[in-house]
Amino acid sequence: MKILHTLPAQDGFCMPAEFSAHSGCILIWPHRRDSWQNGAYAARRAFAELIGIISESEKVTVCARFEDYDSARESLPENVRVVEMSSDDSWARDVAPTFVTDGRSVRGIDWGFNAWGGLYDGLYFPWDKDNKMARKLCDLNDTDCYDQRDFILEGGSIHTDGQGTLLTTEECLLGKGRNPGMTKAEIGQRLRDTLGVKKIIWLRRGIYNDETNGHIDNICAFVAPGEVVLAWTDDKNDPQYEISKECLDILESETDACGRKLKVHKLPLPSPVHITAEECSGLDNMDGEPTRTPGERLAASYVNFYIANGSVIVPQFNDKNDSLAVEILSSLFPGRKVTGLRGGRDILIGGGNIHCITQQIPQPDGTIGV
Ligand code: KQY
Repeated sequence: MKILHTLPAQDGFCMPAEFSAHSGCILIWPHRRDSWQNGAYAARRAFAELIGIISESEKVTVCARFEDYDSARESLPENVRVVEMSSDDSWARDVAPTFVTDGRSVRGIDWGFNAWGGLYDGLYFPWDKDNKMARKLCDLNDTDCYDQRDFILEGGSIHTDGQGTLLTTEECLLGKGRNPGMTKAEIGQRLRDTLGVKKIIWLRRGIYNDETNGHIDNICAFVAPGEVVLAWTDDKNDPQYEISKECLDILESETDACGRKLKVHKLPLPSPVHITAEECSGLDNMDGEPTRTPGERLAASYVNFYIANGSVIVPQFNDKNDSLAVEILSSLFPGRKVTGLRGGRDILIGGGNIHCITQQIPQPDGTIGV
C-alpha cells in the first residue's frame, strides 16, 4: 500500500455512485455501551441480520475489537470475513476510507475524523482509534491511500451520482466543528479535487435533531443519475417540514453536472421517533453523563438505506410508513430486492442507521450492479 500525497481528481480518480457495482462492503461490530443499549445486544442482532442480507450479493468484511471477535465470528455467516481491528465505535461510513476509481483500479481516501465535531461539538472523546481505521482498511484491502487527514470529512456527509455531481449540506460541512479555517469555496474545491466531481449541490440542513450536524445520507440520496429521494413530511407543524421544503426548493431549482434537472422522489418519514426511558436505561453514561434523555427525538429516516449489488436494505421503525418506504424504493430499484430491516430502531438509538454503518468498496470498472 502506498500513501499518496497527490489529488485523486488530478490522477483521474473519482467517487462512483453507490448504485454502481461493489466488490465488497465494510462494517464494524458494535460494542460501545453508551451508544448501544444493553451491551449492544439488540444492535448486534440488527447488524447480523443486515450483514446476512448484504453478504448474499457482496463480500462483507466486519472489523471487531479483540474482545468482541468471538461474538462477531459466532454471530455472522461463514462467508463474512471478520478481522480484528480497534475502533472507538461502529460507523464504517464515516471512519472507513471513501473509495475512488479510475475505471481500472480502486484507491481509498483517508479523511481526518474528529467524532462529528471534535472538541467543539463532537460526540465522544477520544476518537483516535476511529481516525486510524481508514488507513488500516486500505492496507487490508491492498489499495493505495490518499492522505487527506488535514481535512475533516465523514462519508455520511457526501453522496455522488458517479457522473460528476455531489450532494452535501451546509449545516455539516460549514459547521464550526470540522474545518473552521476554510471558506465554503475552499471546501468545495477540496471536494472537487478529491472526489472528482464538477458540480456540488449544497442543501442547507439535514434531518431535524441529527447529531451528525445534518449528514446528507439521512435526508437525500441519489437513486439513479438525475434522480434523488428526499425525506419528506406533509405535517407543517413538524420542524422537519420547513427543512425538507427548503431542500425540495433547492433540488428543484438546480441542475446536475450533466445539465439535467433533478427528478425528486419524496420518501415519507416515519412519525417522529422518541427514545423511551426504558431504552435510555440500557445505555451506559459517558464521562458520568447520560448520552440520551428520555423523550429525545431521534433522527429517524428511511433515506438511510444501503444499496448492495443485489438488494436495497431500508430501516423499519414499526411505523405505518414502513411498508410504503419499501414500496417506493422497490419501484426505484427494479433490479434489486428491497428489504426492510426490523432492527432499524435498535441501530437508530446509536445515532444513525443502515447507511451510516456500511461502506461500499466499488468495482473498478464502475459498471451498474444488479
Ligand atoms: O450517522 C452517522 N453517520 C453516525 C452517527 C454517529 C452517532 C454517534 N452516537
